[in-house]
Amino acid sequence: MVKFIHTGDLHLGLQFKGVSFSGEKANKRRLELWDTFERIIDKGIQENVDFLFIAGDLFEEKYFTLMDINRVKDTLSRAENIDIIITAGNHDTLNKNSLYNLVDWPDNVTIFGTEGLSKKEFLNKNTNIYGYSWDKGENNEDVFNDFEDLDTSKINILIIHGDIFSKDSVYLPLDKNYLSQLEFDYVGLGHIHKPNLISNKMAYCGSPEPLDFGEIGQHGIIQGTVENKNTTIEFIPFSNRIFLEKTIVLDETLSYLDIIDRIKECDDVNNLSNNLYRIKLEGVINRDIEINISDIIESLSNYFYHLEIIDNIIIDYDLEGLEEDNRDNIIGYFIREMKKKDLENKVNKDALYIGLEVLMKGKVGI
Ligand SMILES: [Mn+2]
Repeated sequence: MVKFIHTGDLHLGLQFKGVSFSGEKANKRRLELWDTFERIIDKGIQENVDFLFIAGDLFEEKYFTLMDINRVKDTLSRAENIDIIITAGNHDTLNKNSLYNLVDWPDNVTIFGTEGLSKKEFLNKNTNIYGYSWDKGENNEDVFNDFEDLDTSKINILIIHGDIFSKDSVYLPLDKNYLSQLEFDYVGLGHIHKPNLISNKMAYCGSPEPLDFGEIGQHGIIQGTVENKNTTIEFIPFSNRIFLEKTIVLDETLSYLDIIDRIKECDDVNNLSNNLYRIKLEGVINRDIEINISDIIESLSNYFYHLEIIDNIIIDYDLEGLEEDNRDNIIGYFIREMKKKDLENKVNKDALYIGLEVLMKGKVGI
């Protein structure tokens, strides 16, 4: 039996510029990527796996230093009994300028080359591993053009960074059906950051630490075994933190404190203090309540590790009063027209309030 852990898309060194969280949190996040990388290696040692697959984007070449790549080497050296397989992706390309070349890698580390798909035999494990590294940031090479049949007396595993979802991708489009029919015992993919078990023999591991609000939900690693042509794989949540998006629908009956409570109660208190939340506030609130988003975020900062609020709130306007005060302008005209419709109907009511919101803001601007 062969046991493995499949990871990739770690993006070590990423500085989290341009994300919505602050410098201090961004720096902490950068350190958390390292922590997770080291925890993955420890997990491999603990679980006594035969192989650790890293399917590209191990690091961010833009920010990575010689010191950093040496740290990677030292970490991988600790797992001396694990064969570690690296195939470079679009963020850690392998070429003459690559940091990969500046390190004397230990014997247990294999970094695949960039000249098409190649094979490395692990005789003691009756396993052939196939892999391919990117040498540039975009790639549409046909890496399978001289592919020869697999030796099916062996365990065959393919590790590659690419896109099976879009045939027009500039990030190495791969044909899922073609890959499936090649009869690999496992295809370990990198590039798409959302973990995805495509079949029981093919998976995107996803980024083990999610990088931004584009990567919500659980992130982790894939652990698997191959025995007698039988593959089992399992997704294991492994990230320090997760990004979450939640929608809270408010209504006219809620007080300011009720609204604060609704936000606080959107998740378990331990989760709030650890994860990163983006909360959308929707629905209609009482016109007497004043909502100041930055005040709310500040007042909840003891509960949330990170909170962002998207304000889609609609104010419950006093229609009669507004109509009266705006008899001769577009606001009054708009209310009169909308009142001709069935305002019990949610679509009409929302249209009225959203329209008023826009018109009232315009009025304030004047
Ligand atoms: Mn990536």
